[in-house]
Amino acid sequence: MTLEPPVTHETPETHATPESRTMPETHDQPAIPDAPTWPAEYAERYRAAGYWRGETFGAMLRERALNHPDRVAIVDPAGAGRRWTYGQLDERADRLAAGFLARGIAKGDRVVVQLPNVAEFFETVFALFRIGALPVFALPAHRESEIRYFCEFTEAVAYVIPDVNGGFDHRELAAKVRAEVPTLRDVFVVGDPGEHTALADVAREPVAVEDGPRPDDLAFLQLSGGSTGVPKLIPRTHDDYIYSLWGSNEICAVDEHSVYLCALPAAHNFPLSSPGTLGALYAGARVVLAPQPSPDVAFPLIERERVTITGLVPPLALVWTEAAATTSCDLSSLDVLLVGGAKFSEEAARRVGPAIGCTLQQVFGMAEGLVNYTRLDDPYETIVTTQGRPISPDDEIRVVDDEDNDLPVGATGHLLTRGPYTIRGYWRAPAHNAKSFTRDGFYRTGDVVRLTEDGYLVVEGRAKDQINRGGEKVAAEEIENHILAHPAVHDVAIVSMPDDYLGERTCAYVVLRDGAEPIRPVAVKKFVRERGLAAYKVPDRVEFVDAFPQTGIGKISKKDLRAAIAEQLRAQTTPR
Ligand code: AMP
Ligand code: DBH
Repeated sequence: MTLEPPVTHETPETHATPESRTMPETHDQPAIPDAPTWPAEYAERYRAAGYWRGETFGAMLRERALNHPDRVAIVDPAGAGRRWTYGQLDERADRLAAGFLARGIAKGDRVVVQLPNVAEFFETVFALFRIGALPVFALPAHRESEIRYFCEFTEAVAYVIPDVNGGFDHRELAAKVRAEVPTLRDVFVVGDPGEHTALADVAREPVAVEDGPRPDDLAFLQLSGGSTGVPKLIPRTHDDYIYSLWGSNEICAVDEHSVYLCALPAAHNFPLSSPGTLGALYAGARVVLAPQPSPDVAFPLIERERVTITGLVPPLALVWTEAAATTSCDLSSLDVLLVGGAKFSEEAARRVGPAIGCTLQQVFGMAEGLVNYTRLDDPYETIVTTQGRPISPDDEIRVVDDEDNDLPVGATGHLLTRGPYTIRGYWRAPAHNAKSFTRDGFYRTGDVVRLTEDGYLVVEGRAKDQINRGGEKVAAEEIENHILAHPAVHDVAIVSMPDDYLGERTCAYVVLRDGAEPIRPVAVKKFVRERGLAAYKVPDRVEFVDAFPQTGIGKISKKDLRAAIAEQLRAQTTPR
């Protein structure tokens, strides 16, 4: 593979001097510090084609609130249940924005948002959007290691959390991180604030925001599942993300009559934008928040709220398919079930329609941009055997070999893409960008795909060093770095192993130091957990070996390790 130098003819990447990060005085250039953006000729083209509509999230919500103030926007069933109209959500966002401003949160500032599926998630992010401050979307599962990194790396000024979620007290973690990260001034808590500030106490009388964001400004930083030692941050603009929303709405038939159930964690790119909660709000539709994605929680909500569309990762889609057979809930309102985040097997895909009585829509997307959908009126075989085709006529797709040569249609190769809502670089990561993007701006997805004659993509595998645990991505190198810190460990390699439920799980192959006391697999798992990593990143299995198999040039052969663990699992489950 040829590694090309980073794009240099675009907005230069600026680096960590405080001066270079202040917003430009003039507005000739979009205020997107610290990330490469689209070259002017592309931006013009995307605007001229009507993809970039010149809207911002803040203005979008205001417009909806003016047009239909009394329509319900958000249903949060937690506690006694809340139903916020568009008018109320708009007003709450205004009041919270005023409160954030009063506390010194300014345009361009980063704020780490780690909230479960609660109405305050939307109040918070729209308040930040109004100011032009950037939410950094952490997942509820993230723990100290990830959160400290997000706060440090983005120089976050604030961090928004629930008090306790899933039995975990986020306030303690926040106190620790705040003590370690000097930029972090405020911790805002939904619920009992403890030593921090209650989010409910921040709101103030609305004020006019003097210098709000422009449509081509950055709106937020999304997370990449990644394949490197630390998670990468994805800079998305109002213009480009809003295109992915209305483009998705058209394809998924989301309009003002739709009811979208948010069953996956709200901050994840899939339920946020494909078409997700933000797509639904763009359409003036209703968003229903499920605190859990399990059928016992979600099915009664579908019945009660007459949900029309939702999105799930493959393992959950299987659970729903099975549970639908025996449920007493009325699921007849559900028109569309989107399934994506990891490969959905054809066999499972065929079961969805008959079991749940809705149309399956496969979605193959990435927080970096490109999203593919099967179309609602596609032939059934296309729906169950492909991962769809891109949203936009201007999504450029290349399938290439290891040397970046284009392959003929039907051949399996690396997927590269460029387009009106696919980033041109990660945030503050010039060295990594040189590897992850071609010189002419194509994103190297790391996915191995095949293109059908009809222009549909079939995901065949992955070249990036990542494990996809049923839609939750684990970057091998990140976990390897943590395990290497164990005093008894000489070397480690993380690989995927096949799993009936999740598709893949993680296996850590460990070589102990010469003369080290033997340790047990649980000790390795405990070590990783105690380093403050999200639970889904703790290896599912640990195998000790004396040495790793090597490739021809002496690198660890992960291919051989994957084959070894797959074989071992087969031998265990096949009765002799
Ligand atoms: P991320 O870059 O973290 O947003 O993760 C996106 C990645 O998830 C893609 O590059 C794929 O590897 C994987 N993915 C998402 N949807 C699908 C799908 N429907 N089938 C297979 N892989 C998928
Ligand atoms: O896995 C993903 O990141 C994903 C899947 C489906 C995504 O970002 C999306 C749709 O937008």
